[in-house]
This record gives sequence, C-alpha cells and structure tokens, in this order.
Amino acid sequence: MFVGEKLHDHNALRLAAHERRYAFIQSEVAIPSDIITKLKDFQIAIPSWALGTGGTRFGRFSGGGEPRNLEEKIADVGLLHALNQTSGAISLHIPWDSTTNPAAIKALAAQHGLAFDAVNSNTFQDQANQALSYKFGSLQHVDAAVRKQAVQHNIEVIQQGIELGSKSLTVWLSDGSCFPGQLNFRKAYERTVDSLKEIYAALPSDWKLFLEYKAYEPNFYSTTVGDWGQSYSMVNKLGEKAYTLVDLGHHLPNANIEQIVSLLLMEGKLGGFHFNDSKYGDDDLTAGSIKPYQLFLIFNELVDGMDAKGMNHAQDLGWMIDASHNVKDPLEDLLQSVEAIQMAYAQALLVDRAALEAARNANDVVACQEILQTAFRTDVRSLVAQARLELGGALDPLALFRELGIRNQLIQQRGAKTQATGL
Ligand code: LRH
Ligand code: MN
Ligand code: MN
Repeated sequence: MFVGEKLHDHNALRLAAHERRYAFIQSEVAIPSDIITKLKDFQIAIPSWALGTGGTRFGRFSGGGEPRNLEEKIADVGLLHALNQTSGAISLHIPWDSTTNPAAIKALAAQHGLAFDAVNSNTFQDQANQALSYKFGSLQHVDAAVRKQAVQHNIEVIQQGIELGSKSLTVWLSDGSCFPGQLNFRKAYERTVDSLKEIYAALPSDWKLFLEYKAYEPNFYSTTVGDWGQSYSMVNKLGEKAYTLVDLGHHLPNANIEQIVSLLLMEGKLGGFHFNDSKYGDDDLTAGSIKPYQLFLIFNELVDGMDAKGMNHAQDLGWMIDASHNVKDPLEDLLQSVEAIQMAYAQALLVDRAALEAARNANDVVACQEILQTAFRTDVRSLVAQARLELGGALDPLALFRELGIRNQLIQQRGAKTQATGL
C-alpha cells in the first residue's frame, strides 16, 4: 500500500478549495492561535478489535481483507495513520493479540509510527487453554482459584504491555449477575476490590490502571462495576495510579455523561475514554454518528476541566476508540470516528470561555446556550484538515482510502474470507 505517493496528488488537487475554506473560517470566527498545534498533538488510539467487521449475536458478515494476525492489525492502523496522521497508537486486547515476539511487534509498530496505548485484559471469555471458567465471573468469583486465575491473566497482560512499551492496563469486567439473589453484592464488591489490589500491586510505577464500568450486558440484573460511582469508589481504594475509564456506550439511557466526566476530572480520577456512539445501549456505533452534540459537550467539559488543572490535553488522558461495525468497512468507520472526535475537540476549543463564565454569573441562560451552540455549529472541518495537512496527512482521508482502492488491495493480499480475532 503506497499511501505516500498518491497522497501528494490527492492534496494538490484539493488544496485550493481547502485554502478557501480555511481562509473563510479565519475571517468569520475568533480562532485561538494555538488551535492547530493542539489538534496536531491530539492522537487517538485505535482498538485492535475494531479492524474486523464487528459481529452481532445473530451473525457476522466479514467484508474481506480483514487482518489475520497482529502484524496485519498493526499494518491496518499504520494505514489509517498514514492517511490521517492522527491515529498514532493501537490498543491491544489480550489474548486476542498475544504475541511471542514482542520485540518484533514493537519494531513493526515503530516502522508505522505507532505507539501502544492501554493493553486490555479479557476475563469475560473462556480461552481454550484455561483451567477454570468465568461463567460466573472472574475477579468477583466465589471460588478463590478462579479469582487467582483472573488476577494472573491481568499480570501477564501487564508483562506483555511492558515489553511493547504500553503504559496502562484497562480492566473491563463482565462480572455481575443475571437474576436477583444470585449474588451477594457486598461480597462480590469486596472480592473484586481484593483481586484488583493484587493486579494493582503488579503495576509498574509509571503505569496507570483504568477501570471501565458498564451498566449491563452480558449480565442483565447487576454488574459489579456497573457505573462511574462503583468504578470511582474502587479506584480510590487502589491508589493514585488507578483511574476510571469512561466508555460512552456504557451508561443507562439519558445519563448526563458530560457531568460524569466533569466530576471524575475534578476528582483527579478520570483516566480516559472509549469513544463510540449509541442510540440504545452499548451499540459501539461510530463516534459522533448519533449524538454529536453530546460528544461536543463532553469535550467542552474536558477542555474546561483540563485547563483548570493545567493538564496536557494530548497526553494526560487515554484517548481510545471502542467501536466496531457490522455494516461498514471497519477502516472507513475508524476514519469517521477519528474525525468526529477531532471535530468535537476543535469545537470545544472554540468556546468563548470568558463570555460563557460571564453569562453564567449573570444567570443569562439564553446567552450560555448561544455561546455553546455557536461553537458547536461552526464548521470546523477545515481546521481539522489543516492540522492533518501540516502533519503530512490527507486533506480527505476517507476519499483517499477509496481512491486508492485500499479495501480491494487488502482483499487481494489477504483473501476475501479472512476474519480478525475479536468480538
Ligand atoms: C465491553 C467493552 C470493553 C471490552 C471491549 C471489547 O463492552 O467496551 O472495553 O474490552 O468492549
Ligand atoms: Mn469499552
Ligand atoms: Mn462496550
């Protein structure tokens, strides 16, 4: 795949139109002088498990050319990064992405300009070589031997992560119960915290542990880390390297996610994100495809809260996507998600914070809404494109993906019937 050769022609063809749009926004809108630098610094990690066509519980329809191994997953993320220069990291899921040669994998990723974001453990599925089952939970399990096995798996994931240069572990537990009475909530909570403490003890000093919560699924009565409050209370018991991770699809309907984000950030316990969008539940739809205003409002809180704490937008939180699809080309979908996230970030950077604060202090509710929506309704695509251009990416990554016929090339190389490991 030779993105580089064609990228120049692609950009040359679009440059005049882009410059017109970029000049227009500069003439119309008060743009912070550092906005392009901030957009350039902002990298979003791609989940290894989103590179194949996502399954549903009713079927899986592979689109062909899916990565057959970790090397090919890295090549796919490398392709995305060559197109948009904004996907400079990959998040691995173990054991789906286990490797016996981490040094070679690390070197391959470096060739593509990729770093390793959080490594994810998996105690929500039984693996072929595994002694005990997670059918009734992992870190919460009534049997100490199952808990031990799950703890040990997490420690092995940390070890693999160390070899790859990752700096964080994401723990998501499907632990919970399906029926009232099945579980002693108190004991399940305590056992989970005790197990997490053992994992936490194996964390290197410069690592973070992210504890992801989820309201329901696969358990439908209770989930032991079911919401931000449960995660927050647990990470507080672990220590300063433990944080809560917000997956946008893991809330009950109508939850005010931006307020949750603001609170966790204020408390110094927000670790990062799994970006996606949803209409009903953990739908894992493309970021910004259903509720772009919510995504903007989340970034509005992030910019406000991170600036208040003097945090580095690009570095101090984990920015990861967790979306996968049944009906789209997974690579096109990821390009869309990355762009939607960048747009929400750019719009949040445009908010006139001094005016907003003044309007709030004057209880001018109408002005508050106008200020936010003025930023949200600004077409920031030329700002995001300018950042990409300066980084050496494509003005229109999705169009270039299609112009190059990348999916067909992948099918030629890998076959029409390949299926990536993952959900
Ligand atoms: C659970 C989840 C979690 C898993 C991933 C595959 O729904 O969001 O992050 O690791 O999906
Ligand atoms: Mn997730
Ligand atoms: Mn999920």
